[in-house]
Order: sequence, then C-alpha cells, then structure tokens
Amino acid sequence: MSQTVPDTTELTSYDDIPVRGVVPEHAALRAWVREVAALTKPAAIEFCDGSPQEWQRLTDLLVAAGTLIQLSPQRKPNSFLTRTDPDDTARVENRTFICAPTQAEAGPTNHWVDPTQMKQTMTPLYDGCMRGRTMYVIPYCMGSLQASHPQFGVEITDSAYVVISMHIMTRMGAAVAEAMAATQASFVRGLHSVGVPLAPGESDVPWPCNPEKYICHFPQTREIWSYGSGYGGNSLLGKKCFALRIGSVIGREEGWMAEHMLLLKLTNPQGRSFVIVGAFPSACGKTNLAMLQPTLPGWKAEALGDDIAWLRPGPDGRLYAVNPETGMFGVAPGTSDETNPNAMAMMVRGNSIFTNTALTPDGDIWWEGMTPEQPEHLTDWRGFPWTPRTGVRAAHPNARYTMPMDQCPVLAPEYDLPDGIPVDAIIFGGRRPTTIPLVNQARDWTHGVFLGATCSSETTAAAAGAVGVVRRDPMAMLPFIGYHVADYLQHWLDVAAATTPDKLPAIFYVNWFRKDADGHFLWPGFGDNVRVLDWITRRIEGRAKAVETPIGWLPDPDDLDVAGLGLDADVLDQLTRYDPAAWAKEIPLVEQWFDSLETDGKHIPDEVRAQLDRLRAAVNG
Ligand code: OXD
Ligand code: MN
Repeated sequence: MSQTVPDTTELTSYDDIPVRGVVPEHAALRAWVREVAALTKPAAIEFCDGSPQEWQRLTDLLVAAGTLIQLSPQRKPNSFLTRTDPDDTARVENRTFICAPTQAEAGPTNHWVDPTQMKQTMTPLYDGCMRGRTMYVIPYCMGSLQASHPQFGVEITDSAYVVISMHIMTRMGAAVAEAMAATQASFVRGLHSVGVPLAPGESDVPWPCNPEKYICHFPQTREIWSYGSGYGGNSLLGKKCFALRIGSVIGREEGWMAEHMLLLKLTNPQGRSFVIVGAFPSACGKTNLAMLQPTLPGWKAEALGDDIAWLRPGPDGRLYAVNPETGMFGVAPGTSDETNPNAMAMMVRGNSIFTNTALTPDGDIWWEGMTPEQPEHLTDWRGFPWTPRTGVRAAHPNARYTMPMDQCPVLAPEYDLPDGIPVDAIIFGGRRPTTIPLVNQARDWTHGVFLGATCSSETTAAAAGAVGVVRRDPMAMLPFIGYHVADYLQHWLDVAAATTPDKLPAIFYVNWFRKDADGHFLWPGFGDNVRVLDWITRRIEGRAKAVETPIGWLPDPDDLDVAGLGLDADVLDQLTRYDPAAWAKEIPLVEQWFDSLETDGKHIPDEVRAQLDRLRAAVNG
C-alpha cells in the first residue's frame, strides 16, 4: 500500500511539492529525482508502488480526465480504450537519436547528435515542462527480479497512462524499489514528458503531447530522454528504449544480446520440446507466431514472449533466452479468432488497455479484421461516428492492445525462469512478395548472421512513414541497434565464439508473405506456419530432408507437411524454389546495403562479406 506522508527528511527542498508514496532508500535515485523535479517543476511527485490500488486510482483519474474510456465490464473487465492525438500514433524513428560520444559509435543506421549538444537542446524543453502535472517515479526491472543479473530502470514521467501501461508491461513498483535499495543498484535513467505544462486553472486535453518530439538515448551514461510523445514505443521507456537500444549496448559490453524477437516453445507429437526465437520487423506477425495455434495434429505451442528476447550464453555453453517484459503491446488490426485465437482469449480476461481501436455501441472494442462482417455502427479511433459506408478505417492501422502476459491461455511454464531457457532455433523473417523462399536453413552460424544481416521487409504502419517500401532491417533491429551496425554484426559472431559451437541454435530464414503474380498470398500463414516449424524442428533432429542451394538448405517439397492445404504442386514449387534469376537481382542490392553500412572506418565482418562473395560466385557460376 502506498503511504501519503512525504519523506520530508529526504525531500526537504520540496516541502512545497506534495509527495505520495514511499521514497525508496536509494541515494542515487533520490538525488536524481530531486534534480529532475528542480528542472521540470511538477505540482506533485508520486513514487509508484505497482499495487492494484494504484491501478484503480490512476485509471479512475484517467477516466475522469477523458483519457480513458471504461469498456463494458461484462465484455472486457477492468479494461480501457484510449484515443491518442491523431499526430501521436506510432514510434517516431526520424526523431529517435542515439547520442553516443561520437557519430562513429552510433553508425549509419541511427540519427546522432552529440550528447552535450542534445542535452543543451532538451534541457530548456524540460524546464518547467511538468508544471501543473504529477511527476510519477516508476522503479522497474526488465527481466526477473531473481535473475543473476537483474536489469533495473527508473522512469520518471508526467503521464499516468505510462504508469498504468508500465504496470502491464514490466515488473515495477515497491518490490523493485526494495531490491534496488538493498544493493544501491545502478539503473537506467529514463526521463519522459509529454511536454505540455499546465498553467494554473488551465484544463488538460485527453491526450496531451507536443508537436516537437525527441526520443534520445545516451548509451554511455545509460540515460533515456523522451519528450513530446505519449505513444507506447516512445513513452514506455523499458521497451524499445531500454530493452533494445540501451540493452544492445549493455549486452555488447557484457557479452549478451538484446534482440527484437518473439519466444515460442513448441512440442511435437512425440513430446519433444523446442524453443524457437524469431526476429521479424514490426507488424510482420511476431505476436501471432508467438501465440500460434498449430493446425497439425499433436503439436503444442506455448508462448514465452512476443517482442523482445535477451540472449545470454549459459554455463553449459548454450544460449539462454528471457523475455524481459511482462505484457504484450501488440498491433490489434488483423487479430481475430482465426488469426490469433489466443490473443482474443487473453483480452476477454480483461485488465487491458486498447489504444486507437474503434468502440462498439455496447462498450467493446473492434478493429478491421476482427470479424468477417463489419459492425453497422461504431465510434472510430478519433471519436467520430462510423458506419461501413464512412469510407475510412474505424481503427488506426497501428492500433494496439496492452495485455498482461500471464493472461495468455498458452503461456509456457518456463516464462518466468529467472535466467531463461535454452534456445534451439533462431528464425529471421520479413514480408517479401518475391525471391525469398518460404523457409531456408543457414549452413552454419556465420551464414545465419549473413541471412539476418540481409533481412528485409515491406514497411508497415508500426512506424510513421511510407508503407509498402522494401527496406533492409538487419535482425529486425534497424530502429533498435544502439550502436554501429557493423559492430553489432561482429557482436553476433563474438557471442557465438563465447559459446559451445555445436550447442548453438540452428538459424533459419522464413517468408510467410510470398505472393503470386496477381498479388495473392501463396502460403496460408498463421496456424499453418507450424508446418514450417515442423520441418525446422525435424531438421534440428536430423529427420528432415533438405536440398542444398547457394542460399542455404531448402526443404524437399515432399518433406513439408502440406496435407489438407490443397496447394498445387506449382505453388509448393514456387515457395520452396531457389530462383537464380531473382537472386542475381538481389545480390547487388545486398551489396549496396552492406556498402552503405561501412562508415566511419568500420567494416562488415570479413566472414559475413565472404558469405556474399560465395553467394555471388554460386549465382553467377
Ligand atoms: C513494436 C514495434 O511496437 O516493433 O513492437 O514497433
Ligand atoms: Mn516490436
């Protein structure tokens, strides 16, 4: 339970600022809170405890403010809809900065500004930015508090929406504060403000945000400064900012990897389990795959995570994966009883936040693709009346659900293991209508790193910008690597060198999104993706046939279980064929891509370049 008595001995200089909650016994945290409060000048300070009472109080407050709409308790208990400002609906990659000491350290895939200069730019923005608002202090831990290396963060924010989202997405509150205090643990400092101070008597808008946005990372000092946006990936600083961008830098220093990956446990009809992690660019179906409902009899899939995996070599020489988050912040449109029945079951249990979905007249949510028929009347994501004839989308294409992981009906029991679970396979993927086959196994780890480095996809609505353009996305980490991409590829090789080579996961590349000349998908996807995973696991066991080609091992079409799909032989052939003509066109693009990464005197690792040379020789050969 929170206490409302201020800790006056520690916060005497803020006698005029009311303090709610228990002030953690952590000297560096107290000093930092003091410093931030002096700069941002909030009306009140709240130390968050993560309790159900806190959730209740803040959701009540947000409902009263018009930020949240309470959904029908019968349909979605303890759940809320929020509508963002129409200009604050996605991550803003063009406003995301890696403020490493030098541009060379940030590399060509990041926006870079000198850290001192960025702080000079942002400090005046933060000056007084929380006037009239409450400043919330959220101690949180990415990964288990019992982990051998717990990763602590503290987010200071002026958004109660962020606090309740962090309740779902992270381990946070009193227990974390106590654990931090026990060892005076170091922590990642995240400062977030929506950038809309309130003058005395000025009323607030439901979704305050500032047209000027900055999402800044200072990897050397383990700091995140986020300003102007309330949207998830920009404002829930434990997620992309800490667990991926800062995490990738910490991982490089400490010998582990922070990756944009789902985690899945798959058990075959013989009872053998496999752990598969998968890197796919945003909005390529990671969440659906994480909660796969297999269509092949006898298979069982259990979810461990949908977005981020931390991979660390274990004492036995294997690579162990943990999901550092406790919730799913998934793309809602397209989610249905057909595409992701487990996500649908998860949200019926309630305790969730929906962002920019449509609202039904009976207080439930709806989005495109949820039901075969469109409802006759809705309120769209901007709050306007909507009918199927309105001619606009009812839900924003990047509408999201935020749901607690432990409500997943197929949650793997190993989900909470403090130091994770050993990985059997890594899969990379993307949306490519042509060229890339349905599945392809890397010859070895280095070839797998090459495949990951060339990952590419058509862009989607998860980030602001043009949709449908092919962009390279190495390991699906393009917007999330916190340092030079060439060093990142080298780190993949270095981590492998620190493990036992024959215990490394096998690497595969998949493409569920092949299309025919008329633009129709060739592969059914979703639950039928288990047919590909079946082949992958049989490859690991040495039980599946494959054909060696210059791009890797492709399935023998006879050995892919497509029973009942009604695929004609020609389609199966297109899906599993190595097409030299298409690859002859792809190679110069990969080459150009690699060249573009070689900045600041840094080079793609020779071993990875050699893979391209080998491919070129084979294709031209
Ligand atoms: C996400 C993303 O929000 O990758 O997970 O954009
Ligand atoms: Mn993601």
